[in-house]
Formats: sequence, structure tokens, C-alpha cells
Amino acid sequence: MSLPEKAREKLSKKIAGLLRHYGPRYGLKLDREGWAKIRDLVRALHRIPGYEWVEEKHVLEVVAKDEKGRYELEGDRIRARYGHSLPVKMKYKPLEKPPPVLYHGTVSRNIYSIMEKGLVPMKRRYVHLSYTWDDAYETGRRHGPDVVVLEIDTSCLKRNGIQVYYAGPKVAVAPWIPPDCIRPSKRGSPRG
Ligand code: HQG
Repeated sequence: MSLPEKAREKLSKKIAGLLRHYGPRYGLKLDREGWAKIRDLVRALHRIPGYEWVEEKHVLEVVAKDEKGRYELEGDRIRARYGHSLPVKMKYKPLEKPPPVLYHGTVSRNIYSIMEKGLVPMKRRYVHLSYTWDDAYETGRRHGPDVVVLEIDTSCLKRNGIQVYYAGPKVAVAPWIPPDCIRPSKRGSPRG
């Protein structure tokens, strides 16, 4: 029997949290590249109240049904593909032929500082970018209702010697994005 969607989403948030941010606080060992044993992840989940029921098959179901490609499996190991605040070394592959424009969704209160300092990783290891306007919009919505989608000029990044990396089917990452390579998108609303 598969998990109800809501339970699966909640479990996915905890898995992402453990693999990206707070695994070690729950006794989860991650190696330098962010890998953990699936068995150990299940044990760490059991230490979180309300997640004592989780079995390995539930973790595998979360991974299999995750449309954003948040997780990577290799043998008996799992890791998050992106989003870490933990000090991992991911060895990402550069985007060989980046599209002319990538997108970043944020909210209006951040714009002044972004246009001054550029996009910086804040609490994470990298700046996260989307391949489509709509995905960026969804990312921005997590931060509030007044979403602003920014366009990132990838040839400008190249001129500045900044590499963009593949981090999943819906996410690219970069160490930072200078203000010169950022412009607000003219498209103001979803499906507009
Ligand atoms: C903002 C989710 C002021 C930035 C998403 C963002 C993504 C600045 C916030 C992934 C700034 C950081 C990451 C500056 C950046 N001044 N604000 N100079 N530079 N910011 O959550 O990109 O669903 O750490 O605009 O979809 O929102 O979890 O980054 O608003 O792919 O898999 O600082 O997490 O994926 O917020 O999200 P976050 P993000 P999952």
C-alpha cells in the first residue's frame, strides 16, 4: 500500500531536512559528499516524534515519486541533490550548454539587497536557480505572496567566469549571481 500524498509530502520534508540541514543532530552520519545509509536515515527519522512508523520502503517511495529530483540513490545510500546548509562537497557537473536565461523566484522585500549585492547563498551552500519561469514562481511563493521572478543572463555569468551546475531536473546552482547579470522578468503573473 502506498502512502497518502499528504503523509508522503510531510515525510519528504523531514528527509530533506535531515539530509540537508540537521541530520547530525539526530545522529545521522553523512559523508563529505552528503551520502547517508538509507538504514541510518530511517533510524534518524525514528528519533523524530511522529515518524516512528517509517520503514525503508517509505523512504524509497518518497524518492521514486519526487518530481523535483530532490534525492539521489546509490546502492544502500541516499543523499539530497541540492539545498544543503551542511558543509558537503557535491562535485556538481557544470551545465555544458546553459539556456540563455535561467530564473530565480524571490519576494519583493529582498529585491533592493539582491540588486545591490547579487544573489548569495544565504544559509545554503549555493544559489538555487530554476530552468522555467513557473518553477521559479513556485520557489518564490515559499517566501510570501509578493513573488518577484528574476531572469539570470547566463552569457553574462560566463563573461564573469561564474559556472552554473546541474543539481537536478528542475534545479541549477551557482556560487553567486552578480547584480549585472540579473533583471526582473517582464512576465508578472503565472500562466500570464
Ligand atoms: C534570497 C527549494 C536578500 C533568495 C526551492 C531567497 C529551491 C537574498 C532567500 C531551493 C539575497 C533564500 C532553494 C540578497 C538571495 N539579499 N535576499 N543578496 N540573495 N536572497 O530557501 O532559492 O522544495 O535558502 O532570493 O524550490 O528560495 O526544498 O533559497 O528568497 O530549489 O526542494 O534569500 O529550495 O527546493 O531562501 O530555495 P532559500 P531558495 P525544495
